[in-house]
Amino acid sequence: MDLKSRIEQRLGTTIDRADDRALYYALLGLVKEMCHEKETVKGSRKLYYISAEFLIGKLLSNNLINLGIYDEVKSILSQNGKSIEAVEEIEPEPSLGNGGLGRLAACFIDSMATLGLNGEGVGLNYHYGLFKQCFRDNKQREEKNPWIEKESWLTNTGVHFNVQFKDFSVQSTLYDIDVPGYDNGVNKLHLFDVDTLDESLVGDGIDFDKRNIQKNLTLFLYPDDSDKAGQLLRIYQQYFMVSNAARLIIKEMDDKGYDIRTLAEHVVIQINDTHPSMVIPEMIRLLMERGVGFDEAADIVSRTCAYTNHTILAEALEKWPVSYLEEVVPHLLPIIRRLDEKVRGKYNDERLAIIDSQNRVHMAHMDIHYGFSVNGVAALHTDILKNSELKQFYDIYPWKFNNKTNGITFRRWLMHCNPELSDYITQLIGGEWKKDASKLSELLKYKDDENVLKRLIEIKSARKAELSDYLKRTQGISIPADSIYDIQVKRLHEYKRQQMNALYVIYKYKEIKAGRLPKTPVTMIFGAKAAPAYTIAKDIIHLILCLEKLINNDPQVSPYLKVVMAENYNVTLAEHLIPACDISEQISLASKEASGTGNMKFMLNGAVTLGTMDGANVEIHDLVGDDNIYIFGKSSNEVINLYNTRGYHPTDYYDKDETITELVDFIISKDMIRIGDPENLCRLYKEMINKDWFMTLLDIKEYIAVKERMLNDYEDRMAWASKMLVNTAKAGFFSSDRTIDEYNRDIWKL
Ligand code: 26Q
Repeated sequence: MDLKSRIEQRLGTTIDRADDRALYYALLGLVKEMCHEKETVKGSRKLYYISAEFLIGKLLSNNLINLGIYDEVKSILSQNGKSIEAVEEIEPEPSLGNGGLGRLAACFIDSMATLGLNGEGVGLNYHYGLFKQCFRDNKQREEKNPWIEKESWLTNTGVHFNVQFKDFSVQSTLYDIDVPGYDNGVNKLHLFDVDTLDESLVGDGIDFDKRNIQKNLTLFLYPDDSDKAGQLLRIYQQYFMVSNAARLIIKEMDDKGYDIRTLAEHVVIQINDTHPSMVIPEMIRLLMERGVGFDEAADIVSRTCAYTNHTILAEALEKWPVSYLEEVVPHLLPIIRRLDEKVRGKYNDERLAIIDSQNRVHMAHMDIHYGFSVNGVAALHTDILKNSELKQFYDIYPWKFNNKTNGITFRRWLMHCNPELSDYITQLIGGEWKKDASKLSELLKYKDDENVLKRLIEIKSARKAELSDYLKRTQGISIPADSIYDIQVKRLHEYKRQQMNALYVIYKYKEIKAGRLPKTPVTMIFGAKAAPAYTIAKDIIHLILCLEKLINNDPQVSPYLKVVMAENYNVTLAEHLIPACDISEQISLASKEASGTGNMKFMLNGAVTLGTMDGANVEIHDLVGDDNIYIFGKSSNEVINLYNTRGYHPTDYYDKDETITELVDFIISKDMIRIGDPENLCRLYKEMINKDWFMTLLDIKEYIAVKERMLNDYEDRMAWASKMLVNTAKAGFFSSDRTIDEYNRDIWKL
């Protein structure tokens, strides 16, 4: 049967008579059916990518692309007066992740399927994704964010396990989501859910009864940096995830008739940050239940597990009090203690211990001792792990450490989100880049070709117009389509330094007020969610929203400068923002951003980076060269040194530099206090001059100078377009296909 008939059969009517919602469900069903018709990848060795987060985003269009039927469906719809974009908008976004780590996991399962690797994701089926962000009174409010409808991407597998906690047990159900590879077979994402869940525990907001574990276990994805009250539930979630994962792995070993002692030959487990680390003691425990001795079980598991580190922020490394674990999973403690004793028997070094003197379990330490691989996510990040953060481990296990620079799937982050650019690239160099991203470098031959550069500018303008329409339609925000789009979108964290960008906004506002006008108007776009309990992050959002009100309503300034804090930044919004961007803000304090992946998405779509020498920015700089990126700020070594010597004092900068004094004082100026809440603004002001833990004032002057140079350079449209082209051409390295190929070559060996 042809595609059109298959769609109409599901609709029970003709396409022209169906509404967008009916079309969405028909296509959802059709895609699931087509996935089930496809080969699933097989092999005698299998990778389980365990992650508390898979920020998959909407799936319809991506699945259509990967199945190779997007263009056909699009044209069938349009011949019948329907638009695929309108149908896409019906789909609720599964926001099953906080940010980079979760989105990385989603890109990775796309690449595994595309490369035909025998690898699957394992995680949790949260009924509510990361909270929906709303702004009221210039402040963030959190609302619940459901995504599961009667018909969804989930398929009930009928697989159940029983998971034992201290005083009770729960029954799980495994749901699968199909992951079709681009022009290849289908893999699975496994999401475990608890059978006794009760959605009626949830009201309008994101508060719920945190005590009744049987009823709430998989209700919510935890926002990072959450409050203490949530920590026990977080441990329940983690253990539920890994116990189910371990049982699934053992079941599959059994089904295939493999001896459980050969686990390491047939299975590799990638531990995505420390959230799944309890899989190590749990797997050892399950092996021991089957008669394997402790030492042998520990050895088998150590040859099976590999750990990825995503952060060097000390406060983000998980250390669970022994008493918490006693309360949730007492049966793991004897094992964790023995693992700790083994380490202590071998190395007389407190810094290497799993259980520290304050009776806390260091999850990362357990992973490093009892895993065979430890990787960072960008070259600089891995170097910092080796030479400072985890040096004591690198000294004893140098062979375990390796780097895997992050990547992104070009299916979603170019083909889907920017079809105009994608098609134009194919017109210029053919379509091979879709399966071999390194081929994008063939674009370099057009670096000085005026016609090509003009077309790139046209495509960028069209994308700005699209974004401008989209923001108007969905958020009621007006931005001029002919201005420079300067965009900073990512989670709100002090180390990412949105506050530094806000100080630039203040600078520019004052410049315009003083009559020094930009040649081309500038639109500063922000998008960021703050963890609900992260006070200063919320104060920074408040600052930006107040600046937005002040500036956009000032008739003297707003023709030249607009400020927009877009609401509810998520994958879907990213897909509209990124193709429209001119200036990509990647301004974290050097040494703090492990990699960043937004930086790669912007680069691929022809934005020019304004950034510090941090994370993968360093590799972007190596690839594009000084002429095609704008770098500023102190180096990671200088910053690490400042921390070690306690050599940074914000007052040194605030008191001694008049410009800095004026910018920071503006936060609590009369104009601002009139619009905003003095409590929030004053707290932020004090924080900046007294603490400024992430050294905003250290780099602010150079940041302003370099951004001004960048805006000037934009005026030479051809020279700028050439930078755009070089960025796209050099982005091939950041395909997650390359990253996954390296994981497989060095770690998984599937
Ligand atoms: C921890 C405890 C309790 C609740 C939540 C958490 C939690 C949740 C998520 C802690 C951290 C995260 C997410 C971290 C993250 O996204 N890290 C980012 O990973 C990206 C992919 O490697 C990198 O590109 C980013 O640099 C890094 O910040």
